[in-house]
Amino acid sequence: MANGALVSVAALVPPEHEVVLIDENIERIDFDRLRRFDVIGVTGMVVQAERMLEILRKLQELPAIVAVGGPLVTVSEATFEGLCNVRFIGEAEDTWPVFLNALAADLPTATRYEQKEKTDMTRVPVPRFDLLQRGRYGTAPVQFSRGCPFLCEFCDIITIFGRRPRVKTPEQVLAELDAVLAHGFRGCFLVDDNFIGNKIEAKRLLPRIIEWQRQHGFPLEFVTEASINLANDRELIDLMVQANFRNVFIGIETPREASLEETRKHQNVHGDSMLAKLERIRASGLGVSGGFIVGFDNDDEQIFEEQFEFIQSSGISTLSISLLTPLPTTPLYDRLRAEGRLDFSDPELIYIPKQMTREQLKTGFHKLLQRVFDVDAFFDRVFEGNATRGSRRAVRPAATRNFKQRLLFSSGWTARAMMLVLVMASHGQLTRHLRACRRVLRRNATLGTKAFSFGEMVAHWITYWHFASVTRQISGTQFGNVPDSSNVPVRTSP
Ligand code: B12
Ligand code: SF4
Repeated sequence: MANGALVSVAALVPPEHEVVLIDENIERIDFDRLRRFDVIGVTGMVVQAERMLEILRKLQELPAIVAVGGPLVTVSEATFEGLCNVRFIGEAEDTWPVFLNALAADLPTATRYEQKEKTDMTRVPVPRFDLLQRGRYGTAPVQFSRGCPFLCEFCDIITIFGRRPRVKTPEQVLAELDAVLAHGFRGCFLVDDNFIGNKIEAKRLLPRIIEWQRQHGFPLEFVTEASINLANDRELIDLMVQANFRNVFIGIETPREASLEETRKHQNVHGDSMLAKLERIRASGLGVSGGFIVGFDNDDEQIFEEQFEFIQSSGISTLSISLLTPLPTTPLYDRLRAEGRLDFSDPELIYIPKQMTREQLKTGFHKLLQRVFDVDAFFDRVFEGNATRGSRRAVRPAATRNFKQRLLFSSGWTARAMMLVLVMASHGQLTRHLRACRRVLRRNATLGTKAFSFGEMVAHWITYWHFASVTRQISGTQFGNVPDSSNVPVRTSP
């Protein structure tokens, strides 16, 4: 998917300037070609810290003014000390144009900008999707809201964007969908922190998206992120399904209630069990992916088995598991610092866990990842999820294709399948996976009308391969890190 910051920050540049976007997800940076630019902006999040620093060091050799903005510098300013000319803290709708205009007019500029007021979302311009390289991305980033009403202890969304969700008008969102469609996208990630942070506004927007989809023949598929209380709002889920939302990412974090309470994720504990909630969402026709965390104070060595069993029975095939990470500015960071438990000697785990040694936590985490993304465990979840998957066609018309489109569609999946086979072979993994593939296909054949289509099967295999490859990388190398920010003044928690 394309990154939301690139297109949004580009849209804030006054029209008389030329803007070029470079995204390392799809291309290498040619530093020589950067010589012609007057200003170079760099963005990134915590897992990209090391790479951001490498890039900034190289940019020092160029004549350009170098600016840094985005989620990492916002919580960890000191990391970028001496490596850029100017820092942008928090949102930049007001500050970035002010800086660029002053620079263009040869007026004095500051070395640090921080917006005093939160951005008024109703004034945010349509992002510059036109600057993204066509055909290189699967999904476009569209943002409806910023902020989240919840209080999770580890989360910096509430320290960066605040607890009162601010939203764009439906007209703004539809204008963005027009632009996304015009630029050839068929998928949209609604990059909200919590799409249902303001349910009333979400319910005001969704009928307009449904209407837009009908008028255009349902061209776009959506995915987004939401809190688990979505399960308690049938009307909202139905609207999302009708608007062609395919999947929702939910922060599940852990099946252990004591850990959820500790981290103030009360919304995951309220009401019936999380498994029942997930099943309700899926039964309504919305796929679920999830985020899981290990390393809470209430986690002991049994947590890995508990997590594995929960994950397997959840039917969630696409998920991320992380080590708890204290991000500067969060209440978790403040608490661990006050308890003297921050320790930056190990960049993979920058705090001292309570009921395990660091080694136990890291080893348990890596083994859990390997178990969860083992081929049989992955497809067990795919089939488990499928068993409770609601029929989407009941609520929304299926896309109709003529013979030529069907032919193109299936040859597209055949080409992808062949590419996957080649990639597996190049990693010496083909024989092992062909055996597993036979097992999976046999199992699929027993499902009758609920069996996955060829395209769906190929998509599952590609997804599996992606997660298995990332797992191998994480197990072989480090899983990102947080730089030492102990000298950064910690802002008060909300
Ligand atoms: C979409 C998303 C993803 C996508 C990223 C896809 C991609 N191609 O980049 C996916 C799903 C892959 C992802 C994964 C992860 N993510 Co993420 N993600 C997001 C999310 C929801 C939206 C990002 C976005 O598009 N925002 C919209 C833009 C407009 O907002 P923005 O980036 O803040 O930009 C504004 C300002 O910051 C500023 N700005 C930004 N850059 C720049 C640059 C310059 C020069 C200037 C002047 C201004 C400026 O201007 C913008 C307009 O105001 C954010 C939350 C959020 N609301 O931003 C989390 C977020 C960025 N993710 C986060 C995390 C932790 C992760 C994971 C590590 C989670 C995990 N444990 O697995 C993984 C890492 C994966 C990896 N290894 O790369 C954190 C980062 C924390 C931090 N402080 O660094 C965030 C903030 C959410 C959170 N608190 O949990 N993520
Ligand atoms: S629900 Fe998600 S976005 Fe909201 S505070 Fe918790 S972790 Fe952050």
